[in-house]
Amino acid sequence: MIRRYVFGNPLETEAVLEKPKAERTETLSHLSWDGEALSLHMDGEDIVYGLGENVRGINKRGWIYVSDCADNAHHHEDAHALYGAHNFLLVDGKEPFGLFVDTPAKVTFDVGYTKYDELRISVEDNAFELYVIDVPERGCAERECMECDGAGTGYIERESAGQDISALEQIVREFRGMIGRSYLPPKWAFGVGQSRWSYPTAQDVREVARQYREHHLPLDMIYLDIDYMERYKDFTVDREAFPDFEDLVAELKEQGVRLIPIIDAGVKVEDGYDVYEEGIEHGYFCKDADGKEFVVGVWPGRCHLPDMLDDGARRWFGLKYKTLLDLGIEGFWNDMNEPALFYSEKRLGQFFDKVMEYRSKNLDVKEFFEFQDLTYSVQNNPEDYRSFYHNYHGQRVRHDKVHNLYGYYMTRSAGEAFEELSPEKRLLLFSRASYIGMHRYGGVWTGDNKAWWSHLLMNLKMMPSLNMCGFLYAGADIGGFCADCTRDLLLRWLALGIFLPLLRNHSALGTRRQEPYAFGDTEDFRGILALRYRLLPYLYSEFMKAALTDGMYARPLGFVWTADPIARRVEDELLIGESILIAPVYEQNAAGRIVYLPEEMKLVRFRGAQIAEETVLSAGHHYVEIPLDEVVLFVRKGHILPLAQGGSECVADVDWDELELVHFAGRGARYELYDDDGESRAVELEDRIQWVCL
Ligand code: MIG
Repeated sequence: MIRRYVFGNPLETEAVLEKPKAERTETLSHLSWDGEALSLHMDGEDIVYGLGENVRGINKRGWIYVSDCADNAHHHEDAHALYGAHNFLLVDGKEPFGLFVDTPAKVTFDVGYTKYDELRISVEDNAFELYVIDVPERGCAERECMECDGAGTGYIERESAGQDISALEQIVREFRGMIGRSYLPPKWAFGVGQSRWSYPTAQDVREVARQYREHHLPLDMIYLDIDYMERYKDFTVDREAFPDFEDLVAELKEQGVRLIPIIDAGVKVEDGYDVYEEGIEHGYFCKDADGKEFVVGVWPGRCHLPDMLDDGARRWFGLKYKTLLDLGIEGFWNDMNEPALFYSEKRLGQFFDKVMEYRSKNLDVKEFFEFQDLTYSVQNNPEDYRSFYHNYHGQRVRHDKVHNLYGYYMTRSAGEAFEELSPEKRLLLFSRASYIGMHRYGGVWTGDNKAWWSHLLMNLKMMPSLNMCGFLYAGADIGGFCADCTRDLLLRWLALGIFLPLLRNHSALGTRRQEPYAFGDTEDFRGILALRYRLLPYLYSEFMKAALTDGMYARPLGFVWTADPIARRVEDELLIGESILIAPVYEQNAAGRIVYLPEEMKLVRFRGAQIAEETVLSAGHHYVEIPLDEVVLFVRKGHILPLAQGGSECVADVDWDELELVHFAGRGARYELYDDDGESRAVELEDRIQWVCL
């Protein structure tokens, strides 16, 4: 059951597809509104899930989060905002409920930071639509549920899928039903991706492919970062570095490898450059207060920002991707779309004037720090975000009022164009910045993390929150983007990453090389990546079922064992799909870890891609040894994990027919396997399910 309330005069975000009729705000349920903030009293045991891409826990209690899409490469514990604005919360208290604060404005979520027992949500300008989502009544009424207490807080069997659906997940499904089906990537996008800032020439790209194939490391994608472009101009190719780009694309595709180029938000100001000239001609760029094209600095130097919020500009920019589709490209990643601003022309001018003033001064402590702050203030300055305008639904809107929509609308621009340009086949698309609603057009990667052990764990914790908000195709830079990775960190990170939809190793300019073969002996990397391909029939099946039923792919334990106080507080394990639980190692030099099992499960140990042990473990805590070259997962009671045969080096080679069934179930147990051709846009869940039985 969803209730909608409107506060003030919010701008439309187009996150919600079907809006229920608005109710009077005086009748607000669960929360109170004091004219400044929404608030809620929380009991000690209440858990607050949600907020998508953010730092800290699966349980968000004890911190302040701000929805304000930020080009923030410091994903430190005290960060308040990363690249996404995902205003969905799920409160698991006496009566669980969900809430979505729909507004393009900045939203502050004080989740028990100021007062541990209070949730306070405030919105800039007090203009927003609020959706309060209760457990749908039909959940209990229509289905027979033994353990459900009638209020919808127990377990409910979804007969068709043989899956437990708790009240929490039902609320998520209600919410997701309202915001529309999640983006579906092509099947090959579940393969391994290798990226680096950058592989700047065709020769470098060929070398990556050669190394992977020579070492028999499976691979499906190589990513192209900004250097493939001609002086960082969108929709161009540097023909000196890539003279035979089309041939390269075709040649790699023969080997089962796709090239995935990056697209940046800023368009270079340069006479003769078609994207610039057309944008000027049609007035498609964001304007300053005087109506002139706003100038920002990004990669290519001076740029204009396409007005992604303007319908005409959005369609125009989206259709530009055709330039690369025509060269054989089938996937893209959209970057710098918070949008990130190195500087604005105006600010840079002021900056240089000020710097000259300091030159003649004897800088004391105060002035030195002022001077230092000045340098930092040039990039992504809030005043710059208040200095340009969009044409949104025929209205002139200042950027800061719709800031959180820019990345969403950039990705929508591509997504909508792809429906036109590639009506049959799915394409790969994901973005750095996002708002809820963007999940219909593409996935997300979580930006510039670090080669830190704590960021491996953060990767795990973000997944369920992203899933709640509709972002199913998601992942982090495996091995870490900034800082130098080590061999053991990459192995441990892959032991998590092989279970997540977007599996991409990416690292920054100036860091140590991070391809598996850069760390010497590749045998253990080969094993772990091969395991990914053995898991594919299951992972793809679980992903597609989640996407087509508005469900979750990665769930916290508390979503299933809702009444188990220990399970509810587990922050370092996940359920992946219906059959398995994972508990990766995330500490350097650890020989294993403690795993909590809410019920009896079967431990399955893989050495390389081969099963080395199957042992039933009782419910409770266990210390499990996990050497670096092994992966351990746990199969739930009554469940089946189908595995492909080993040996595939790209998704197209995986044999979906010869499945080995690992299980912790008796005869008669069944698994619902979803499969399709991996590329058609038109898919129906029911046509594609086949039962796998013991
Ligand atoms: O400010 O294109 O998050 O993945 O490698 C850096 C260069 C710009 C940020 C992205 C990162 C990418 C990098 N980009």
